[in-house]
Amino acid sequence: MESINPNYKSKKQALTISKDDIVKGLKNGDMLSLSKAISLSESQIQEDQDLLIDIIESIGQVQHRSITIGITGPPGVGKSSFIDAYGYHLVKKGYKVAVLAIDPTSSITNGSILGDKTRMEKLSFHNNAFIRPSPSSLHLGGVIPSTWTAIKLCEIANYDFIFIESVGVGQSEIALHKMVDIYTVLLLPGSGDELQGIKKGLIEMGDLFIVNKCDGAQKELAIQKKKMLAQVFHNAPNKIKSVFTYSSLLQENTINLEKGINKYIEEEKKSGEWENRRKQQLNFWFENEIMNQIQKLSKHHPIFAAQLEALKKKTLTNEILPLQAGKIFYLSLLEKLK
Ligand SMILES: Nc1nc2c(ncn2[C@@H]2O[C@H](COP(=O)(O)OP(=O)(O)OP(=O)(O)O)[C@@H](O)[C@H]2O)c(=O)[nH]1
Ligand SMILES: [Mg+2]
Repeated sequence: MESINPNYKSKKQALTISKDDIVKGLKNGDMLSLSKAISLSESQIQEDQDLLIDIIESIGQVQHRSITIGITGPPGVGKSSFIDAYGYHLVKKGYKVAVLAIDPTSSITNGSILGDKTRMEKLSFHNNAFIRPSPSSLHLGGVIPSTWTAIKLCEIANYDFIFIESVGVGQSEIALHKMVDIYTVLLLPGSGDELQGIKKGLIEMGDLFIVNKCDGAQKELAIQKKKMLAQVFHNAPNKIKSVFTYSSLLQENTINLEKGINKYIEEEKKSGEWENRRKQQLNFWFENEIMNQIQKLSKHHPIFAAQLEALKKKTLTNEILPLQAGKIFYLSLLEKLK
């Protein structure tokens, strides 16, 4: 197959492991194969992307369905500690747990997932847990669709629960919401003044809210915060949201929390919302991918690239407006497709 971007061709393929090995490994839940497959999904090299598609096609349709849990919240709220504590609870029960991150490079505390890995001490040493260190090129783009693909690869590798930690800013939040079954917001104990400061979007998007660090001197504050949030949600017209207190440090409330999460899943499944949301998400990523490909084609295909360049020049010298450029381009596309 001809590569859309001729520049991709000159680059060396980054991975040497054979396709059959990765296919076999993924089916058996082998972590090295999973890691390699995720690397392929993050690669900017066309051959790597093609190899990944080949692998996915060889595996065929996957029956197993993972539960995906997005974890977001302000820096230092305890996202990694929470995943460590709750994830450890799950692996001890025999579940397989994977942990991924969205855009860890932009964390204010500079907490890359490599750093996070050390904060997931219990989980990172367990055989049933897969923690994905962040690639250094994450910020080069393609982050968001590749995280979605990474989730699917964990699903292929038979992981029961997939946690995705996000730093809680802008675009990555919206993307996270489009990827997970349960969007969980972690909050700090506090007077509640900070409630004003919690982005409205987070409140709207959140399915579960956990006031973390419910221990020591902050315990009472955490309980108050939970009550306050429950009140806010009670008065809200949209779907019911659950609020919990938790301490990733003490892990006393884990069973209660697990019951709450299971109840949430059960109710969502019963109402049809669970499947509905997954369908909507598939539709979103489908459209996203198709748009990406159209964009790639129009930018790199020789027929369009020259015209785009000419139109851009005219626009930048104020000869035409972007609106006009768009129309000219669209009409010429139609013409070429005839
Ligand atoms: N007392 C107490 N401390 C906690 C709890 N959970 C986390 N911490 C502490 O809070 C600090 C930050 O925890 P992390 O788990 O790294 O927080 P994070 O939200 O992942 O941080 P970033 O990834 O850097 O945004 C660490 O020093 C933890 O030990 C908790 O439940 N109780
Ligand atoms: Mg963290």
